[in-house]
Amino acid sequence: MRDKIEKLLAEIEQLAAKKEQEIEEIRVRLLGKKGTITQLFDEFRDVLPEQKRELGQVLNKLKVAATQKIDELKVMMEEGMEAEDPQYDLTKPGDNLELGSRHPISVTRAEILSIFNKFGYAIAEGPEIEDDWHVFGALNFPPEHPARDMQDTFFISEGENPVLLRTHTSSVQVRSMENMKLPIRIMCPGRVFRNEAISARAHCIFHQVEGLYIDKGVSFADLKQAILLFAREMFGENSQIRLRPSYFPFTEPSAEVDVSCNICKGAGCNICKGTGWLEIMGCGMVDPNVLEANGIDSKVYSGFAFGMGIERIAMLKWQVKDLRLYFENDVRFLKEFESVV
Ligand code: 2NL
Repeated sequence: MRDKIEKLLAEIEQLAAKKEQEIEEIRVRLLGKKGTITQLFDEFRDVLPEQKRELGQVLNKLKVAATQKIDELKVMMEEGMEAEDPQYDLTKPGDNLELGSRHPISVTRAEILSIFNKFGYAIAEGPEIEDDWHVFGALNFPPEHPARDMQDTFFISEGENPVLLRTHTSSVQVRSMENMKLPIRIMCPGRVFRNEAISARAHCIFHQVEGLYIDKGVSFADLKQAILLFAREMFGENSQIRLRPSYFPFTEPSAEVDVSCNICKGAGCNICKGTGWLEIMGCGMVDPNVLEANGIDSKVYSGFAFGMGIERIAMLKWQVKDLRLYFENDVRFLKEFESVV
């Protein structure tokens, strides 16, 4: 038996590159159900006990060598096929690597954050899955406010302490008020979720950047100036802003901000629907109830806050006509932004 094993081992060593079918034949001849090596394992049962240990070792060595050699032959066969292929030209240059480019939402977010960074705003981020307190409770939403309805917000669990997807990044600002020392000057970018039917103008997911500034003596004039400087950096140095009275539960007073249309320079066009103005964000003075709910003395401190949808800002900047384009990952759309750094 030992001779047979030695002979087979030597034979396996000699095996060279073969075609696929030949390799399979070799495998069946050696390791198949009736293969030579398989038969040796049958014979092994009758080997004298004193020889079992030594013979068992060489027999196993043979099986491992045969299996490895067959795998090796397969790899050689595949490589050989490539080398023989007349289309396989080793001197040909490699395929072009298609480089991706940054998504318009990322580009816009970076630009907004960079402008406010120059004004001294730090960046704060927080969880997308939240509790009622951080999304509504701490922000002066009354218990029956429609935003707390199942219709408007995605609830992960209901009951006493519901778990939900944040509807704005104000929740991050609440967390910052809990954790940071005053004064606070932060920007909170992030993905937010609302239970909306998807259309050209609405989506259940969008991206927001919110700003918050709390210090002693912060006034509405400071808010207006911060937004004017932002609008001039973002939309051009001749931009004008106008504020229209509005309402948010978490600010008082509140306003919507419009920027002068940079397409028609205020004359009226189809982008601004003939008004000369484009809505860019909401803002206001932080409601004293919100400051107090977050442990800040509203007699000593005041602050302003604002929030904008990144999709909307990017739409105005590049005249994107349909919100859904941002989420479809259609390369024809994404390629339009290749040159935008
Ligand atoms: C919008 C309007 C706004 C805020 C967000 C805010 C946050 C805190 C306190 C007070 Cl912690 N206010 N955020 C204020 C006014 C408007 O967003 O249209 N967003 C897309």
